[in-house]
Amino acid sequence: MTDLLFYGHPDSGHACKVTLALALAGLSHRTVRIDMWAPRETRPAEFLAANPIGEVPVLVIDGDPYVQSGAILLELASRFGVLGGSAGLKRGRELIIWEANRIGMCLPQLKEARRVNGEGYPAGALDWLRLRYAADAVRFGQYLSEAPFFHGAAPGIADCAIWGYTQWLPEAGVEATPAMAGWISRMRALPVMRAPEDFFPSV
Ligand SMILES: N[C@@H](CCC(=O)N[C@@H](CS)C(=O)NCC(=O)O)C(=O)O
Repeated sequence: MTDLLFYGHPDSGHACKVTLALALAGLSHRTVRIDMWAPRETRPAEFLAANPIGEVPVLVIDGDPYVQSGAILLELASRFGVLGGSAGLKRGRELIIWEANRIGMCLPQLKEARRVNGEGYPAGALDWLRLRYAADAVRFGQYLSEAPFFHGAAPGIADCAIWGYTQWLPEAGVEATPAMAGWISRMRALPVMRAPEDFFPSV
């Protein structure tokens, strides 16, 4: 049986993408919460050995560490044949790369800017991010089209990737379009869905 060890934190949308995928796929794993707000040198040595950059998420598969949320999602789908499996890989790749370049770029920044009251963000940066979000929200609707999920009738790796930061639209100070609101409520209704804090308990 494959051994899966997952390092993450509830404030990391990137880690939330992977923990949701593990839950949806029913892959048994251990979770270790890494305090992403603590200085890097204070993080556990095993974690830093798995990812010397010190970022979450990290998924260790049979002792082999995988980093970068999108790459981890693709590894899960191809290795275990889950969440769209090999037939869904083309769709998964396209949307994971779209997410990372677009909606998964502006939303974390808009959320973080609110946490720090805009400190450190140059003039105009937040307006530019909001403009990008408006374009991304239109594209979201085009990609989803009439389907309940991005992979069709059931969620796949693309849904996990896009969920990472769209779960926090109010925290980012932006509105959901009707298409986004419908998809978000279907995602929240998934039986395995949990609040981030419940996916990464502190003990
Ligand atoms: N592109 C990476 C982003 C990973 C990332 O930015 N992780 C952040 C949390 S969202 C982190 O670990 N921050 C703490 C640090 O860098 O010390 C991915 O998709 O996994």
